[in-house]
Amino acid sequence: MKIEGRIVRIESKDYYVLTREKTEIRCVLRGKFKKQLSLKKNKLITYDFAVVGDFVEFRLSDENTGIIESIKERKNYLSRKTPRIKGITVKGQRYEQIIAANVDNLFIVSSVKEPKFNNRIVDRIIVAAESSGIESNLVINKIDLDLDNSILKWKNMYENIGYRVFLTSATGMKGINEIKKELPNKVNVFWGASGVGKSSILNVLYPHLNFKVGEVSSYSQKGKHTTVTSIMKEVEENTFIIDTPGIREIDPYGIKREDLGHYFKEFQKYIHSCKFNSCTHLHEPGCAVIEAVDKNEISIERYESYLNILATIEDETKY
Ligand SMILES: Nc1nc2c(ncn2[C@@H]2O[C@H](COP(=O)(O)OP(=O)(O)O)[C@@H](O)[C@H]2O)c(=O)[nH]1
Ligand SMILES: [Mg+2]
Ligand SMILES: [Zn+2]
Repeated sequence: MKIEGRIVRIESKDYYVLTREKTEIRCVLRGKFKKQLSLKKNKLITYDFAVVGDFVEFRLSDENTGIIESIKERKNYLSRKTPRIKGITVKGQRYEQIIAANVDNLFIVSSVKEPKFNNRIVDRIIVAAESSGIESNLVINKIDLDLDNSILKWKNMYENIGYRVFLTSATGMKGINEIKKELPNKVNVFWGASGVGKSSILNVLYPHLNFKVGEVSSYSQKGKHTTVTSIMKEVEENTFIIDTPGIREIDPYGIKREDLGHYFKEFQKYIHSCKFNSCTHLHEPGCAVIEAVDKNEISIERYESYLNILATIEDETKY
């Protein structure tokens, strides 16, 4: 008998699948199945075969464990390039690491201080989400540390582009209810740099979750990859949250130079006015995006983020 469920946690080769009956069954992936999947994706080499958020079908092999037989096609997924860590990358090649599949809502979490607000990371995550058609919201946490309200500048900037921005303090219980209103009947992912307070926010939202707080690194001291992956929880009927392990860097995966501008929302109304169809808004003559930057219609910070990501794409000649 085939049972349907959803992968909520992966530990090494164990895939924990949540069934309709709300039980978690430990499963393994059928070996043959892995091969089929990697063949299908002939061009893109995928690092993960099955990921948190995937809908799967499995067969019980004994009372307590199952074998995953199929993975349903993904509606969407969030990913990045695998980090530059020895052991993960083969010959300098960087694969795609999927953070979560079948996502409805992304909360990009950052902090005012400790660590300092980093708009480059926020913009990189925005690009990863936009390129996957996933809606993003920004959460700027630790506002208790922002004594001179310096973060308002960034809040205004992102709101002007069209993103919702939540200012929160997990330790001070501020701004948390506003986030909670957005969650029902969705799969909500919380993603951002290490130490910004993702797990803390989730613990305040749902105290029974008990996520580990203060785990700065997802890698052991030897630089080996430990099996820390995303964790999905059903917090209310049909409402899910996904906590993600801390990241130190994020390079969006599989984005072409000529497409990057499309993932910067506020560039859209200018892009069609660029003189060249293939304009990358770098130094081409008649570039409407650069003109808009000069007129302060596009913020210089966002444009610099764009150039910063464009430069990393140039480095990649693998695809
Ligand atoms: N001052 C302050 N510290 C916070 C806040 N939220 C979390 N922290 C602290 O920041 C550190 C990292 O939090 P954690 O939730 O583990 O971050 P994560 O890596 O993003 O999951 C912990 O020491 C938390 O106590 C906040 O709103 N204000
Ligand atoms: Mg955490
Ligand atoms: Zn242009």
